[in-house]
Amino acid sequence: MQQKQPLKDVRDALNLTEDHGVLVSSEGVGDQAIGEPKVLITMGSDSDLPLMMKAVNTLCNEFGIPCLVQINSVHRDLRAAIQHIEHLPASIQVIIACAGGAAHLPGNIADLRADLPVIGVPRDLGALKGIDALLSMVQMPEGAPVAVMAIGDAGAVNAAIHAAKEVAIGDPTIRERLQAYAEKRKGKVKRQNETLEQKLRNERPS
Ligand code: RP5
Repeated sequence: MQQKQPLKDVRDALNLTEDHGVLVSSEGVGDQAIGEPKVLITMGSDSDLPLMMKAVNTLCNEFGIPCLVQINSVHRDLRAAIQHIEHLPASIQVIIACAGGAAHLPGNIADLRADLPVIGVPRDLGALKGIDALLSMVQMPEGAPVAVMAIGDAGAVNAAIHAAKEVAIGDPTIRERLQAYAEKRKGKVKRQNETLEQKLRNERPS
């Protein structure tokens, strides 16, 4: 079994600094995390974190893919965001970016990183309930694509699955875990059919 290493050793081995964000893996957070981060999960504010935990947990728990998590606001500190995104660890293969409102983060990252796929998650927030974020992300001009997911929870989980599919292109183990995940979903339909007769009886007037 893989031994847990103290944070400093992990960071030294991977050349990670605090500027790269917080490492998260299925083993834990920061000094408990193990492995090379393959995905950056970034968001405009820590108020996006409850939504993005759905992506973090799906990546770590379902697929065993370590990720870096970092706040980057292109409205509050554009210079720091550019610095972070331009200096990601070389192991990062895909970026998930979440924002609400006038959501420019994923599109800006798509321009900064011509070499990495960017997945956008619109947050359901404020008067327009995420429609503003969705349209901001999806209406990118030609040349800087953002793969935009659904607004809210489903979008966060799907972003993680989509990111896992990108990582799986070069990693057969992740491909197998994607298959296992799909099988689990099929099991849900089977279980629903098994209880359907009883539910129909309950719904019918007596
Ligand atoms: C966006 O503004 C963030 O991504 C967040 O979704 C939204 C609100 O941020 P807070 O005011 O909660 O920090 O840039």
